[in-house]
Amino acid sequence: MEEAKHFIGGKWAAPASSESIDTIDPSDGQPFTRIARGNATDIDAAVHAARAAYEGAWGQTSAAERGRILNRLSMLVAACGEELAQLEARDTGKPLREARADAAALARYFEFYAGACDKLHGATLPYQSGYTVMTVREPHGVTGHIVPWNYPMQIFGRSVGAALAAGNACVVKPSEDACLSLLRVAALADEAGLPAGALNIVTGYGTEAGAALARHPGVDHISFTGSPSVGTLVSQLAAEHHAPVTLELGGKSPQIVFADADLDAALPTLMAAIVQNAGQTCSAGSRVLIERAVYDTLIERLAAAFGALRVGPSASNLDCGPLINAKQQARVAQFVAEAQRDGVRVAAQGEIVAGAPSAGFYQAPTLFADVPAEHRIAQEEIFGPVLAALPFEDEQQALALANGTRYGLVAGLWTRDGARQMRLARRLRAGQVFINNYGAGGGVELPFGGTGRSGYGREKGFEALYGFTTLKTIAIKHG
Ligand code: TXE
Repeated sequence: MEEAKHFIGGKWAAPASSESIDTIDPSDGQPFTRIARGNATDIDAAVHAARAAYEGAWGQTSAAERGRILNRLSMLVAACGEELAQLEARDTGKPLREARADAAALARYFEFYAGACDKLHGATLPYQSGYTVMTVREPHGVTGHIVPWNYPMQIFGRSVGAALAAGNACVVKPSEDACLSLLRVAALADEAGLPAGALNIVTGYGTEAGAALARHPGVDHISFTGSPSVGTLVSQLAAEHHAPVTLELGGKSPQIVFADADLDAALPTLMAAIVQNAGQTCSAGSRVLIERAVYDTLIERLAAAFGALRVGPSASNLDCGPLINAKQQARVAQFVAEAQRDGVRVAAQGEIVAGAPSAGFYQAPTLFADVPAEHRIAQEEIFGPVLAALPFEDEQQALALANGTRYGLVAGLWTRDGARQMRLARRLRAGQVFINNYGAGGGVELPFGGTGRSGYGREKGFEALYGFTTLKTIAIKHG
């Protein structure tokens, strides 16, 4: 595969540093191509290209025309879905069927935001007589997007899709660990007729290209998805030039299972919520809180399901692929080792298949039972296929446990009791609550984001469009 370049101002650009970074296949630990190592000079060029597009052709494109362009992009993404999925699977290690779902979601994001472009409007406001007052929603201008490696296409879709729909010009810094699919999407955007400079992609390390983007005074809004520590840094850098920030920083999301729940319906969803992408999902259901009366039964069923999980290379399309890199593998293994050392009960582990290359970044899925609420594996985001199960006695304790971490992204609630559903839904500290389901099948239309250590601001759905605009009030005095 040819060494990748940046995409700036509608053209492929070699990095100012002339340096590149190895791209590693997580399934076998081997490099298979190289990407450009971007720095502050490349970011500056991209921000200038975005500003020129915003003040030029892109800024003059009508809302309806923006919608047509995004629609064409959606169709091109769908047509190239298999190619994009193959790239994403190789780059991230996720099973091919999951990468295919990501490509389909990317097409769907562009489709959704295409339709929203010309439906974003302000209001007229009652005021003193002799005045007409209105609000208009305007784009920020140049938006910066720092994207992680776990769902490159999906996170790009939700953030860049909404930003472009609102009329912004974007500069994207994907993760150094997975960015190939996004570079291909940049070419498709060009083919769809997106004016040069409306979308720019600069690859490279976070400390170099990422920090340069966050601190660039020409960037009017930053959207960041990643770790809480880097989220703090990014918001500090953006604050130096008063750019608003949207932060999505992951979670420790609980699934609460009451004794009256339909366990047959819950089981596959509880499993999918922690197994998908080997648990490297911001909204992973990484804690399961189970009412005592069904605790032993459900642990037994979960243990059987965990024991049957098979882990192997992306192309073999098993339950889990490898983790993204050696650092993440070591991090997850350390959480598991620490819990075992502390005597937390391992109820079951999945199997890494015999043919999996030894240099790949594999981790056996692990179910821990009877986990003390204060233990690190019940408090910290592990970002691996590790599920912590805790029993609870009553609704009050369930709520205290569910709300008892610093995060607040998603919560799942399994009960047939309608009154309890609403009572708890309103008291759970989470940006999304799912009742008798989890994730609502991806939910491109559903606003997503958290509270506390999970970050702030909302992505996805129509709500995201508000975040990518600024509101202007215009007051007219008659006569
Ligand atoms: O994230 P980083 P890492 C969590 C998850 C994971 C942990 C570490 O718990 O185990 O974070 O993952 C860019 N200035 N999540 O180390 O470093 C970086 O290049 C500007 C949850 O991979 O936060 C990449 O593009 N940018 C999460 C992006 O930030 C910087 C998804 C995310 O990388 C930067 C990923 C800097 N100084 C990890 N340093 C989720 N919410 O889904 C790095 N970056």
